[in-house]
Amino acid sequence: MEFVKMQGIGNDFIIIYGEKALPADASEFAKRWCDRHFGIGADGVVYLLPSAEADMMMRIINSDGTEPEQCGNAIRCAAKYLFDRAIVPRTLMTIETIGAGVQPVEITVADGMAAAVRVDMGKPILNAAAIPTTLEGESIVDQVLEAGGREFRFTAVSMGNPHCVIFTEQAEQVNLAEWGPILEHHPAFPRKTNVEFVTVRSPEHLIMRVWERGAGSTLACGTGACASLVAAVLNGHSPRKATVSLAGGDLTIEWSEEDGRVYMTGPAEEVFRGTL
Ligand code: ZDP
Repeated sequence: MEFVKMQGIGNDFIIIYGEKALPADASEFAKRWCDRHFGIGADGVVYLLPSAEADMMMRIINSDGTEPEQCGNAIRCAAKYLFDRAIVPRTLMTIETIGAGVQPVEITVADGMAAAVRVDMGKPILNAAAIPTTLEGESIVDQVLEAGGREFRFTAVSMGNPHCVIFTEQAEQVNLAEWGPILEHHPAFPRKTNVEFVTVRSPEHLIMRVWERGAGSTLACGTGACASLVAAVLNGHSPRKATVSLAGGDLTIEWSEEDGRVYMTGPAEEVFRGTL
């Protein structure tokens, strides 16, 4: 079986192309091969599958074997895979995901290869029940969450997948291994949640560290960067466009005033190919 290893600002994936549908053993496969000691090593497995609505359907399985609805860094990798191999030989293409439906993607080319990818990540979901959270209220902006004997002020945003965004002075100092799992599994989030700690360095520059649902501490999370910018706007910290710096690199995120959609721009790279 052939695979390609790709990464988007350090969020890394095993890409599998050519299956007709999601294999029955996809969950077991992800657990086994995402392992960094006994497997290939990755934050998730990405399947590129036929789509009736878009150029391609993408499904992603987290390293713990669970399937999220949506995935920002992975969709940029998927677009580069499809463009560089001329499977979809156009700089404008569409990729379908479970959480956000058909997503338009625009590729910037350098030396005939995809260098940067801009993805229409759709409209953020702010309705408390739809995120989903069990909390009362139409939306959850700057609310208090008690977890592990501490109080966090957080904003909840879904980009198709759930995010709990916490603004803090020193995002880079937060002990993710300690607080990540407690917040990920907090009962306020019935489908668990991704957790972002964000420092507003300046209105147009956010620093973000992430604990990903189902994958733990990763170098980057595209949907998390989108959720963080939306939360920064809702809390009055940022204008509608900012750079989000993650441990593995930077993304540009814009929450369009015109159409209410979030646009994410960033790089994607192929690392190696292999045979299992
Ligand atoms: O929602 C989740 O369970 C995430 N772990 C999915 C993966 C998100 C991703 N890191 C991203 O960049 O959005 C691929």
